[in-house]
Amino acid sequence: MSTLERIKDSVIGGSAKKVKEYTDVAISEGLDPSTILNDGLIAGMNFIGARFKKNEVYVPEVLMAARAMHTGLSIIKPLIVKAGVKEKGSVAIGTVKGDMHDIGKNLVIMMLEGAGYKVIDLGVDVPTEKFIQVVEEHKPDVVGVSALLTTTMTQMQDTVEKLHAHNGKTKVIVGGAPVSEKFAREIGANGYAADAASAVDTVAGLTAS
Ligand code: B1M
Repeated sequence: MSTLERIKDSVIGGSAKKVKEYTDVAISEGLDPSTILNDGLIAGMNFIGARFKKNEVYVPEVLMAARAMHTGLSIIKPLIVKAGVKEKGSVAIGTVKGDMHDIGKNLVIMMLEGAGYKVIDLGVDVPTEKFIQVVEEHKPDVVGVSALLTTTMTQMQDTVEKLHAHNGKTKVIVGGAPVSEKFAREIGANGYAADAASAVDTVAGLTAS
């Protein structure tokens, strides 16, 4: 079994200890951090996600897998971020109110930091007022809003609309599993990204001029 398969299996098994061990091995083998991320950590999380969907595993298993994945992420993050050069701009990002999912958001943050952006992480369960407050205080170039539940998509709409009503110049990008480009357009977001790597391109497009 390859080291990447071992990482994937360890995420699936929810073993933070083994994920750490095999991630260290993968790095010492000279594997690219993005490969470790995509083919090891994310692959494991996707597998658990599919089983969760079919009710073959439950919340505790998913939480264990998420924790194991975070352990791996914290090891490779500095390596991915190290590639980042001069600061290109700033992004404030959070998961909307009512939504506790943060793995995808944290990946977006990691990629943005790796690409040279300063990121203000607002965390999860972020009310619209907090997004507005951070715009007032830090004046980020872009605000990122993440949602993973269909039930929090209306909250995303509220956040985007109020951010724009508060300050017409605020550029807002949205993303998360239930969000589509069409939905992003309908709620008036300035940009949409399907994954963490595309989020960097979307932010770059909005901050280019
Ligand atoms: Co939850 N959960 N969950 N969950 N969970 C989903 C999302 C679900 C699809 C599972 C399912 O039933 N099939 C389902 C939502 C169904 C729906 O609404 N359509 C669901 C549910 C129902 C729930 C609960 C309600 C379960 C319950 O309690 N009965 C509950 C809700 C809690 C709450 O938020 N209020 C809940 C809880 C949890 C855990 C706490 C156990 C855990 C979260 C741990 C954590 O995040 N710290 C969890 C997890 C892990 C999942 C799944 C299994 C995995 C999500 C994930 O991390 N994916 C998920 C099933 C699945 O997606 N297959 C599921 C990996 C991650 C890398 O992908 O987050 O999509 P993702 O991020 C991607 C892109 O979407 C994009 O880039 C990322 C990287 O490429 N992206 C952006 C994300 N944000 C972006 C922002 C951007 C741009 C791109 O710009 C700003």
